[in-house]
Amino acid sequence: MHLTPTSRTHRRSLLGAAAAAAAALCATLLPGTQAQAADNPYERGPAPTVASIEASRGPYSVSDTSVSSLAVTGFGGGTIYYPTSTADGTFGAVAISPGFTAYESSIAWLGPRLASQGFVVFTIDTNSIYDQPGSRGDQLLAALDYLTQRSSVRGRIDSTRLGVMGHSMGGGGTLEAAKERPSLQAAIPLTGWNTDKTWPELRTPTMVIGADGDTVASVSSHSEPFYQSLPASLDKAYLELNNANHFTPNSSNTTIAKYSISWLKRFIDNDTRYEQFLCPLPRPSLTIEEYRGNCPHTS
Ligand code: 9J3
Ligand code: ZN
Repeated sequence: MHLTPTSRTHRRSLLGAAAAAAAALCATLLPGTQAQAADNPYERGPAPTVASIEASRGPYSVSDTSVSSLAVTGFGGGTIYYPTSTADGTFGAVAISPGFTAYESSIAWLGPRLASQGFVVFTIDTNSIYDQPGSRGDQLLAALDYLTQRSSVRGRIDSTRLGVMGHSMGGGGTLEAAKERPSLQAAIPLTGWNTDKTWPELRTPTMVIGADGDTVASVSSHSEPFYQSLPASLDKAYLELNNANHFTPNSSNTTIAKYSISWLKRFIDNDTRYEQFLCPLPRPSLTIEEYRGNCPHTS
């Protein structure tokens, strides 16, 4: 908010009006969780804290089921991680692609880490480990279609609330998938690699995660131009990991987890309880080399 110059009495009356509005808002919100759930039908789980988004597991117990490559078309099968309980209704869903020459196992840590916060997560294999970003983007979309239309957990998913992630060429594929399907609600390339450096076509809120020491997909040639080319009007963020390399996203990493969870919750679930971890912009630290973005978020 921006207050223009005003007289003392005028300011006092403004503050009085603000106090009255705040009191009315408090009265409205007094029922607490009930009122919040009614306001946002997509939010899941208890109010988050720094500890809860940094934890190795969130509040939901997780089950998993493997999907054979022989049972699907358009991608290479994978593993679906999902909250075990059906008590909280449907969840948003995320498909995650590995990088060049890599398998599902290289991104498997994200399955239970994200699913335990209240998402259905599909870590996939690609048809060939040599598939390029364009193909990986198509495969992420085929995996989401399988997940929402044919999988054994399709009834647990809100098919309008989907996101994509991926490592390296899978991160390049993440950008390709979002470009192809603007209805996606969130995209997170992890040390992404793509020959296409410009993504003004994206309409999906995107968090680009790079690593300061990446010599395979250097941030100067990949993540930074990806981020810079996104529309100015888009909700977007650039997180550059400190003291990290191209393969940092292949092992459990609390910084990747906490900001990915916050981005997915904020944009797949519209859960503004997570805005506190994204805005104001996180400051450089032992784990963050640089963070850029727009605040407050607009969508
Ligand atoms: O998926 C990746 O790790 C992409 C980086 C790479 O090796 O590209 C060279 C063709
Ligand atoms: Zn482009």
